[in-house]
Amino acid sequence: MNKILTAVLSIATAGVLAACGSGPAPRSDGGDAGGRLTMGFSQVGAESGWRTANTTSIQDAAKAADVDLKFSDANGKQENQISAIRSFIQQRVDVIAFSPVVRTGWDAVLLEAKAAGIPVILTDRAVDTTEPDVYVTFLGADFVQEGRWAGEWVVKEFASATGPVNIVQLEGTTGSDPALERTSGFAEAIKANPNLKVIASQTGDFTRSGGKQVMEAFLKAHPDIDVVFAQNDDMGLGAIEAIEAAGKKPGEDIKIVAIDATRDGMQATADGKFNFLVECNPLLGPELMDIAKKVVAGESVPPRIVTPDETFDQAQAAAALPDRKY
Ligand code: GYE
Repeated sequence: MNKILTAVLSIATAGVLAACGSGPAPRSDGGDAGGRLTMGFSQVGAESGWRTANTTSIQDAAKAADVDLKFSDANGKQENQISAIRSFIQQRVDVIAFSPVVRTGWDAVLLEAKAAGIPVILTDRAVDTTEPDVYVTFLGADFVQEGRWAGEWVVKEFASATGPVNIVQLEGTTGSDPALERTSGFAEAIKANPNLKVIASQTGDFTRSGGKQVMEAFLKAHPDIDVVFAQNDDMGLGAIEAIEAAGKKPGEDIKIVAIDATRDGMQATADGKFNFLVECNPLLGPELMDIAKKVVAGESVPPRIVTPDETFDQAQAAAALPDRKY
């Protein structure tokens, strides 16, 4: 708990300092000579349905906002993100935005951007840093809350259990902000009932194949799994395949709670294979473009911008599915 609090405080402090401190001098033209803003964006990769929707949202929003977007896909590797950011600095873009694959190890490159006077916006995922004034704001969901909602559903679902309830957890990418925070939010919530036990937890790297593989191993090692907590839809969908291949019924013999609420996840929930879904909205593009324009024009923005999410049970997922945008 202390660790989380420290992380939250240090993020908040870094943000406040960035917002109020001696950040890069604003450009009076709000962008390049023609007034067109240039943004360098480093994306994590294409590991999940969520990520694909996030990329499309950013690319579409850049077009709509007349932002010249230099988009770079890091293929899941931090070193690729660092080189992309260095190349954006060299190209002297107006603003850099990125979704950091992991939380640590960014200080050097963030300080380089700061020295070059280029503002940085974190989108989707946060970083751990004690350096002041190295990013302006962090736009993204409250991952601890998402994990908590998933855990609270398990608490309710098994409220009348008299014996142990065996939970397995499919973790996201090791060291990533959502994996760390969803794990802690979930753990915090299930403490409410001592019968609830996470008997195995391993990373499936936020991919469908990763989720399937880890679930296959879990099923072999533990014949008595009651619940799967999949930290994203794709790993949950992989788990469905593994459970069905083992001759069990996902959603009935083994309950599944997942996070993201992409169309595929909503479909699995409407079909009765997932039991509960926590949303994480990937459509960050339009807000990111607005923030970028403000930052480059020298206007102040809040150091932390939380995107709102909701939850879906099976009936709610079936009702929401026809209008789902991602
Ligand atoms: O939940 C997962 C993706 O960072 C919120 O990354 C994002 C997570 C999302 O791969 O599907």
